[in-house]
Amino acid sequence: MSRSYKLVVSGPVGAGKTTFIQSLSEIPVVETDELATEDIGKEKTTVALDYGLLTLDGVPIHLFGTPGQERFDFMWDVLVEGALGLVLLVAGDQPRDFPKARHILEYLTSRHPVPFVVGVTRQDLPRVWTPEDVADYFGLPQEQVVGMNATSPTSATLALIRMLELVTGERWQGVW
Ligand SMILES: Nc1nc2c(ncn2[C@@H]2O[C@H](COP(=O)(O)OP(=O)(O)OP(=O)(O)O)[C@@H](O)[C@H]2O)c(=O)[nH]1
Ligand SMILES: [Mg+2]
Repeated sequence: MSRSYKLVVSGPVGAGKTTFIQSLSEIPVVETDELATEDIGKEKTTVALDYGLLTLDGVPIHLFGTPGQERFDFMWDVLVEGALGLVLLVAGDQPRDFPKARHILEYLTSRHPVPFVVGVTRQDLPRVWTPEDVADYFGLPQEQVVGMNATSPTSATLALIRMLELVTGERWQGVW
């Protein structure tokens, strides 16, 4: 059977989920961003899902992004079904959203036994929590937390490769 992997990208509003998938996808991303009906500090927000696809070492990697807003949380369960792994993104310069990220993580992992990693976006900005800080916050081993600039395809791809290694236990270095 040919392999293909499904990864779910979740996290609070503005964590960089849509941006991460756009930086990685080899096809135009299917996105569902709409004008936000609440004040969430930005104009548009994902209301259903993002979908992107890339191939690493001949293996198709399907990326599904969730909405950040909790009023769309019914989509979290739908999207995580059958996933190989979960990527929880947090914006490194938005520590006030970390409790929301913890809630999403606990919600999903308590209902679906899926391996996860934490990605810390905005590492390109000057005042930002490092992956080490965020690992301490979540009480996770440092290697389970990966920093990135989600707007950069190179940084996003390197982060994805590390994340795949963590959730699959396989070596992906050198595939790209
Ligand atoms: N400088 C910088 N900007 C980022 C990074 N990641 C995301 N952004 C910006 O942050 C903003 C929000 O990113 P989105 O990708 O829309 O966030 P989201 O997690 O999809 O948000 P929702 O769909 O509303 O839950 C956008 O303006 C991105 O360009 C990063 O690593 N560095
Ligand atoms: Mg989004």
